[in-house]
Amino acid sequence: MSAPTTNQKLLDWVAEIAEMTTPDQIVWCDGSKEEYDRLMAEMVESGAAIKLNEEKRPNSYAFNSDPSDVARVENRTYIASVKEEDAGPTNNWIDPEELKETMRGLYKGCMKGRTMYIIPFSMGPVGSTIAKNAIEITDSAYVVTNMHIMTRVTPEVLRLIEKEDFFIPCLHSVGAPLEEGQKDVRWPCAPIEKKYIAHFPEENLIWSFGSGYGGNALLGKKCLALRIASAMAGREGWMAEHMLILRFTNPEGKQFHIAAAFPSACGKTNLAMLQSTVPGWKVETIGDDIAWMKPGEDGRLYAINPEAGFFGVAPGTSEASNPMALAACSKDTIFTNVVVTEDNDVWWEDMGYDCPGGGGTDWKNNPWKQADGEKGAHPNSRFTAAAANCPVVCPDWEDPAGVPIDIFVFGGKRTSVMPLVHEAFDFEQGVYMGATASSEPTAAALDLGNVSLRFDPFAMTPFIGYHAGDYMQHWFDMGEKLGDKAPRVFYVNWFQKDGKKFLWPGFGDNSRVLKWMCDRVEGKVEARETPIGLMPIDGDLTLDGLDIPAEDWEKLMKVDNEAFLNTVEDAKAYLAKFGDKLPAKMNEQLKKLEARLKA
Ligand code: OXD
Ligand code: MN
Repeated sequence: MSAPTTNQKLLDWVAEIAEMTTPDQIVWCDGSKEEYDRLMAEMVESGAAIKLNEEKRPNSYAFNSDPSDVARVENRTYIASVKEEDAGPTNNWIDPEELKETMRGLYKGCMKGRTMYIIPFSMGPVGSTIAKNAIEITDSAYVVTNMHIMTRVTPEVLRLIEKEDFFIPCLHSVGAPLEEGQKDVRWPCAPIEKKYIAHFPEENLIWSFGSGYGGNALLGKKCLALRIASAMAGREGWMAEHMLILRFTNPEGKQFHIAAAFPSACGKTNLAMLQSTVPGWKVETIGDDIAWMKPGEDGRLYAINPEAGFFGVAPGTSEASNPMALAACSKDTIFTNVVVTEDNDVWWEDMGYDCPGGGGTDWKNNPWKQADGEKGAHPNSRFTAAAANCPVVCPDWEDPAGVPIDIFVFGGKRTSVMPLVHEAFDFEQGVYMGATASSEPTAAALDLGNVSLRFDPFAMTPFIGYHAGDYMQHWFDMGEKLGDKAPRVFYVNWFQKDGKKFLWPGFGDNSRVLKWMCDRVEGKVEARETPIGLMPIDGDLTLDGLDIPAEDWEKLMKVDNEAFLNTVEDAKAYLAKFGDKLPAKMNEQLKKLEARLKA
């Protein structure tokens, strides 16, 4: 196939990679439906993919990964900045030259027996001033088809690369060359000790080896849109954040745009597609995972969703928790590691009903019966669904100009201490709130010993492509730049409990809390001052139709100074690891908060 571009930088890079990896053939991808259908047909033919029941789940496919390759591998993920201190305490670091030498050894001949696909893609609406053009080279057809859904794959990107002479190079291999005549396995990958997810921030370069799964392999997502982009954004004065973006419209038609960051397992995708229970107020989705934001000409902060699809966790997605996500994956979807039912549809745990027929084929590709009690879907099983198929996607979600952000929301999972909602006194306190966002350890993280809280600054811990202290400083700098046009900042906790019972109903009723935030932004309601921030005056946060006993509401809104001081102690202990790089403004915020709590 002759190369469909004249850009010499790109041609040279492709030639260099082809020489190193020695694929049997090279295919330049065009993102067309024909290409998608052809690759899927090949994967069905080879046994890698299962075509799902066309009547129940049109144009959809299921894959089972290798049991060793089921999630992002944070301990094999590296920020290989030139200087170690630039990677900071939240990242693994290896000297870039040393890492490249190791990885060149692994890449040598690694595409033997395979096809090398060259994917031109845009993160963000093609041509948007906030978007970035990139090329992923991969030897996985599964990756190509997922990239079709998750990003914009189109030859138009090649035209932009020719014009700008710039692209972000992303190299990926499953790391499983095939000998002459060797039959491929269903899900090729390399053993854990050979997996590397490497980022070279000074070169805007990504090298991934050995895994075919999710964020390890779909390099537009966490590697580019968060790790590399956060480093670029830090240098260039914009923001790349692990945030959903939604539009909340009031009965008068006024729109509010909210960007929200939560650590995993806090219902981020559910919030992005929430069904409002406040009469006349409507939520529409712009993104469920990543926001890229730049100050616009009017001085406000404009956000785009750099992705084009949702790579959502399947288990727990049900008509009750997220009907809009279910609708988005009712067709044109790739499922990975779910149960395939006897009639070739999909099922997962907590889907809201028992597995039809009582069983099927589990994520390990074995016959499976629900009654036996083992999980059928992997807890990190996923759907890859087009955002355009989500019934509540904003009609203008692809507007290249983005949407002006009014509100930032941070949160975590605390069964006590942290009230339902509080607002920062100002942006700087908001940065403190984001930087100290924390959750109680779950049962899966009991190995953390006596650590009482897990801090996850801005829900970005595994995704900050540079020193987390510098990243916090960048947040303060953005606040200064935006001045009084900066978004208002709120902190929420949907998860307070009394014994086993949640005090707040959550899900659609979270819209009541969002409405209070919008009313604050509009100046419709006052707030009461507490040591930790501004909180609703009773009656302003609508509880009509909810059956919340007065004592529960009191607990939801309580600020226990003593208990909060313990959280501050935990925060101090956590922040100590940033040493000199901890912004002075963080220490200032800590001191002020402590003083207010002790007053
Ligand atoms: C994701 C994650 O997959 O945050 O979105 O891990
Ligand atoms: Mn995420």
